[in-house]
Amino acid sequence: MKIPGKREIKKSIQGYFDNKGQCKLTMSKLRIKVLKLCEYSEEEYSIVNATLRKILLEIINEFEVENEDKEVDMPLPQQEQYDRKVFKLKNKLRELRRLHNHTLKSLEQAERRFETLVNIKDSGESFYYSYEEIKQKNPVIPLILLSDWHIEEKVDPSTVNGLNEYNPDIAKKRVERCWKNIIHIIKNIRHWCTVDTVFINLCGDFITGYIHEELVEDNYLSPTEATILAKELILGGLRHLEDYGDFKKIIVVCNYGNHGRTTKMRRQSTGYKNSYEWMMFKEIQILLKDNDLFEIHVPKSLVSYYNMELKTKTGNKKFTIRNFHGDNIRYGGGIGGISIPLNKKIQIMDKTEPADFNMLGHWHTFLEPTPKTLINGSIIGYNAYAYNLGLPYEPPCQALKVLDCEKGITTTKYQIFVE
Ligand SMILES: [Mn+2]
Repeated sequence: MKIPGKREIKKSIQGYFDNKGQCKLTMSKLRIKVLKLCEYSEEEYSIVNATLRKILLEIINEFEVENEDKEVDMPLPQQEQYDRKVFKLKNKLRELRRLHNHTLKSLEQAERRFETLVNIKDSGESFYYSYEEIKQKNPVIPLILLSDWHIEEKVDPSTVNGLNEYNPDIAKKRVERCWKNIIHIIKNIRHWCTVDTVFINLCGDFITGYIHEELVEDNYLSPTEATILAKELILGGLRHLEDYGDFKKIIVVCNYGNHGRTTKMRRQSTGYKNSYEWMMFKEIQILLKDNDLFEIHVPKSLVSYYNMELKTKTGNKKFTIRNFHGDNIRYGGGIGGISIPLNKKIQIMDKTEPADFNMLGHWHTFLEPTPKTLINGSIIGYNAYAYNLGLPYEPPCQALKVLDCEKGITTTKYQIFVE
């Protein structure tokens, strides 16, 4: 069976239409003419006939639309007029049905949108809050991390692309700013917390010493001179906290760093015996021994533990702080940063002596690799070592973390900027 396409049929019957779009033949005669174009068997005749009738009606309709404004003057047979009318009406009905469905859909969408808007407008109960003074302030202990001052070391601006400059005069200014900013931060914390006790970790490398050859020619002061200056800067700061901090207790835990050693190589068990810093801490401890405000601890070990007794809502809780300078962590600049070897080290240490919080310096990077570990920035700031390693620039700073006594966890951390 083969029925030609609409265009082919249209072409073959074009001649039977006059210039007004009226067909000179009746529908059945026209159909007989077109039937000749088709190939079909006897059984297929009725299908071909019906299809042809449908196509012809469409074509006639098109001819009429094209010549709509032209006058019709030739009456058509009754059946044909009726067929055409039915066809047109069916088309119109189909179109109207489509339009109707579309309108219904749009209306439904609009109703949904309207409902949403009405719901937003009628959001229910309104709330107005009046200002209220804080009735009960939370007791907290600021954990202050001070380290890596390297006060006698030189940073020549030309070696760090002008990003930093350092010498003992700048060191003195930055240290002064540090102590003063600690008071400002404490005042800020006191807005909604009570602070009676403060915990200070003097975490090493306050001096640079002579541990490398180049430091002998580059340092502004000898290790002993630097130690005396560091001691005075620390004592001055502690006096500042005593005068302006309004504390009931100042706990100071002192850990010596790798730079303060008197020997070329690191000593394991006799590290404290060969450290300018350890000696300095001992002297500070002796000088303040009659002052009840201060509680100064100078451990001999590289890693030290301080047990804080906290009164939490669920009863008394021991909170152990681990302090160490941080040079006992091996890190060669691998991917993932210091965090990976540090976390490994902490896990190992936790197996022997578990701690709730770790404070360390040495890495000159203000960082909190885990919620229970705080690494300090430095006072010396960006230097040739960091610059040559391609480490990101960081403004000189120290660190502070708030220990919430009632919750028994550390919360906010502060970067103590020093310039
Ligand atoms: Mn160090």
